Amino acid sequence: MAQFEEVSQKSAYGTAGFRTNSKQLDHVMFRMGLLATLRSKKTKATIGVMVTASHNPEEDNGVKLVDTMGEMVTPAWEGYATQLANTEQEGLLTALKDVIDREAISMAQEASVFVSKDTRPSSESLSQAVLDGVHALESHSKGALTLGFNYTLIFDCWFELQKLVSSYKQVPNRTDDQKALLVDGANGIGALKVCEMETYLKKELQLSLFNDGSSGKLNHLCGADYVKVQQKGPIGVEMSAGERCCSCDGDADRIVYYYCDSAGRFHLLDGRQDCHPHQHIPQRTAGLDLQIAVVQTAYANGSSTRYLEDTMKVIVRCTETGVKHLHHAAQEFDIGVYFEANGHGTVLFTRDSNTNDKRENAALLLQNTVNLINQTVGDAISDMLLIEAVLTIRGMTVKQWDAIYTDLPNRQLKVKVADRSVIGTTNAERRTVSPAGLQEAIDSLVNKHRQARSFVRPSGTEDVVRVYAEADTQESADALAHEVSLAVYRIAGGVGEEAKPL
Ligand code: G16
Repeated sequence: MAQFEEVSQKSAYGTAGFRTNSKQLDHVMFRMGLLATLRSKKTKATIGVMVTASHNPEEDNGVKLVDTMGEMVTPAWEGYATQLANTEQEGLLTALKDVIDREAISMAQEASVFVSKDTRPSSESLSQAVLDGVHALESHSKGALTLGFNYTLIFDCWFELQKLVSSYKQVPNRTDDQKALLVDGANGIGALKVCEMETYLKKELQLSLFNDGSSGKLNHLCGADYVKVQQKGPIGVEMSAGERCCSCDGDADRIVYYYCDSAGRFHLLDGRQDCHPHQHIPQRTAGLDLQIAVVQTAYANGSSTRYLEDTMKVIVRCTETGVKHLHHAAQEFDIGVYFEANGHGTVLFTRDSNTNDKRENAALLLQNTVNLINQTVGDAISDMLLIEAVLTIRGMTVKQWDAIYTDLPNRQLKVKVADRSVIGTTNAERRTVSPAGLQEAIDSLVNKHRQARSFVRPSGTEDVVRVYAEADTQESADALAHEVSLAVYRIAGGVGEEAKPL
């Protein structure tokens, strides 16, 4: 059984569970094994536990609980998770009993917990610590290697892969010169799955895989987060002008597309995922009378929001960062398209398209699209196939996709502060309410730039405060991001050196 360590630091169940340096996680893993078992007894269903730190550096790790339908657990259970993770060893039994009483759990009920892990070296022993927790409450458990939390319970199932592949095969064939796609596997589990899929799709797509994990380090100078934040291509990928390229992240639940133009300029298509399936779906739903909406976060480029509202004329909602928030908001519509600018997302169909409908053709085409999508929660592989399908059906090159609107130049920075929880936010994280004076400082900095917007929020996966800024020029966006990061540093208790201008 995993040894408990003294719980010295307060750990909180963040954007995607607990995440920190892997050396500090043994006791958290054990306790999440206990809690997952209780959740399974309560729901009388299988619960997933995913051991991953996704986009974080290889040295980090993390854990998140996956509820009965593949979604994140409710805020009440996140609260129990935080409580258990922070309880000293001697208080653990009392804390467990508290959850059992509050949730009226029958301990006689059998439990089933599936544990999955990513490819990090620490994932082996940490997933064992989860299993130790499960076995401590005497339930059955299974372990499986998985692609990401979205795939915890399904992707290792061969049928799921086949479903995606055979749905993709329904897409009309594209011309040979448009078949090539360069894929950066971030040296993670996505690379393994792309490899597997490649063999089934040889005729339809010419996939070239880079950063396949055979030599490089996970997420190091590659992967979706690196490409998005650094706004440059990953190591090891030689891009010819106009060639489609994409990167997934460490656990393959994000995908970002990009290309280089003939002048060697890098183009990131990060904000376009939500417009992309969205452009496709109205055609597919012609005459079907379905309410469609797009859910974004504050990171969505201002141009994408304007394009969706003014040109596409669709409902746009903004939520806090985190798939769990976007997913719930998207469920309120017949068709909810949700994408974060960093590459997570999917499309939810909450109302069945009725194939007996007179407009059978539209319904059938919509059904094909549904089969290509992982609705439990988005994943890089199905999102990639969806994007490829839409580009093919619409006969669009990556350049034409890029040209649907012009992004406002933007910049993201990170600031180290002593305690990032001092930053309180409101209005879907677009404004701060604490510490005093910070929002006023941001407002006055934003006013110095044109078409500018900026916000700051504490990350839920890294020990940093994130700064986002956009403006009419890249110089202006860079300057604003830097100025706002200094305001955070000075007002919110920055540590280490002040950031230098970009
Ligand atoms: C997780 C969440 C995402 C979120 C990201 C960054 O992604 O699933 O919804 O956008 O963290 O969150 P934050 O800005 O709070 O650090 P991943 O890919 O790291 O699991």
